[in-house]
Amino acid sequence: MDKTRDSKTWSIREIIPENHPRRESLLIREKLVEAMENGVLVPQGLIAHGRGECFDYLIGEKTQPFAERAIEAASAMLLLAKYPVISVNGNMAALVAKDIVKLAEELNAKIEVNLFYRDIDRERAIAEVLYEAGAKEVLGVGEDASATIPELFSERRRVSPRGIFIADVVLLGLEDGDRTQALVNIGKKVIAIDLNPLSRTAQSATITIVDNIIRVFPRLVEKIRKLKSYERGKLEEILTSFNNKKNLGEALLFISERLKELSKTL
Ligand code: PTJ
Repeated sequence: MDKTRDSKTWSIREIIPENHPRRESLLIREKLVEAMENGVLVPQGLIAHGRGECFDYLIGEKTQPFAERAIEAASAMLLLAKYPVISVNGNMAALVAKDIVKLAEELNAKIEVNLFYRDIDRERAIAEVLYEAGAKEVLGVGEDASATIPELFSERRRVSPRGIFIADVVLLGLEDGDRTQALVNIGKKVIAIDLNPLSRTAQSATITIVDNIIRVFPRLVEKIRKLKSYERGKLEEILTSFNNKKNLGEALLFISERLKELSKTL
């Protein structure tokens, strides 16, 4: 990182008062700006984050019961998977690199870079962030992304033959809807983390966790550690009792009830 940026980050921490009610949120924005300057994030990632912030407001910036339920089901699905893969884009690398590595270790899962705005410099910059966070191997960089997801025309179609191409379960966050649908179409189970319960990704994933990736990843690691001692039958029971459409409906209902309650306080 260059020195100018270093001093700006320092001054930004100073500029935002310790007791500023939005301090955490502003520091997260700063992390993303920094990631953009380091070639990890595209500017469009900042816009995507802004949309996420709006939905985070609507759910009260907390992990709500519908997200806890989806996290439990996702943990069971990941533990039952034969070949789980964590798909990483710019926003995920900028915000949760260390937790991605922890989760991959817990599951013995592969980590793969998969980008909408793909170019080799970003692939490498993201892999570097993951290696710095402790990853032993990062797939999907350069020539490694040599397989193709059929019926998908964006750069996201390019995947590793040792990763997403042969995965049975793919965990992803901040995604555009096309790939989720394309992955489901070729028989993959998709776990999506998306704050917007109305997005195409949220609607087409096998399990949708409507929550902020920043809160989801540590909870997934914790839940997986707990469920590891469960027998397969018990994990399968958790999965079969989870209904994604119903859970998404509950997220929407929660938002509408919350807004109704808030309107009474005005
Ligand atoms: O790094 P790349 O090149 O793969 O590009 C990634 C972005 C995010 C730019 C690209 O996938 C994109 O444009 O995504 P969308 O279509 O804007 O969708 C992003 C979704 O993630 C939206 O539904 C947001 O509400 C949601 N979102 C934003 N921030 C978070 C989030 N969900 C969970 N946690 C967040 N922090």
